[in-house]
Amino acid sequence: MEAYDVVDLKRISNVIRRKVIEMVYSAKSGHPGGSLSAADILTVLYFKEMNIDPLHPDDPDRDRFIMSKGHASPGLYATLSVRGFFPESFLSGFRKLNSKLEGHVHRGVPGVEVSTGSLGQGLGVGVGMALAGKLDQRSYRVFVLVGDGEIEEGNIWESIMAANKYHLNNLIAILDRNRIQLDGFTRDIMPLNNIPDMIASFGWNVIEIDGHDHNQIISAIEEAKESLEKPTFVVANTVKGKGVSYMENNPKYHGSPPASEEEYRLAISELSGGE
Ligand SMILES: Cc1ncc(C[n+]2csc(CCOP(=O)(O)OP(=O)(O)O)c2C)c(N)n1
Repeated sequence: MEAYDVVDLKRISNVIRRKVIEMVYSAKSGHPGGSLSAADILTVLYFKEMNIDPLHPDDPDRDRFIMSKGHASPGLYATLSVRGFFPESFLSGFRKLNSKLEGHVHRGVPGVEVSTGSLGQGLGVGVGMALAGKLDQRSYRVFVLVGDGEIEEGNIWESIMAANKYHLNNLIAILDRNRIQLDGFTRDIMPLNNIPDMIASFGWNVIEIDGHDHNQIISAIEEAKESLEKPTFVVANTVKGKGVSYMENNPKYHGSPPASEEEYRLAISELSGGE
């Protein structure tokens, strides 16, 4: 794969964000907020850190990615298409009849490892894949992106316990800590005090970063790859709706597209700054 520097990665993140906006506006539905907050993380994973090859999507040694917060499908689909897993033209079919690109992440889409959408399940699947990698003596890593609303689900904590038990140092969970869930702020719906300490107390290696700083995301993943015994949990502080002024930190855009042609144009123009 081409070697991308941080300037390239920032540009690619903006391309992905624009595609997210185009997809949800064209579909008149979908989830922009948590796709935009995750765009920089997805870019670093797919364009720098993961061992993947769109020409060999079934390579047994490939790294695995699970979008556990499966409603953020626009973010993942845009990333997969820009990375070359399928033609970018497919994106215009998002959430439409006869398209493979359903509203939640679906395994029928090239590059997708696991169907998701029912929150809380992806980390458990990741534990299983990481354990299988150990048993099969494979060197792949498993990356799982979870939401901060999602980690209110009890089965997330069962997965956290199991990963510790099996010393899954090949498992890297990334928390998109945007502080908003479906219809409000996590602090009001289910406060999550001091997530890093909570996770560390379960025996994980924990790294806290700015989830929009590509350098920090790269360093965190590199550090996670060095972990000898423990699984790693990266707490990535992000802004829901990042990059579009009226969507930023606004729960309304968890699951709503731009409301008008004017909002659509504003979003695209803000995401085109400097290009
Ligand atoms: C088991 C389950 N319960 C409820 C929902 C409905 N739902 C979809 S998204 C969402 C909020 C998710 O918040 P978060 O994990 O913080 O995602 P993000 O803000 O990153 O988009 C909820 C409750 C679901 N998809 N699955």
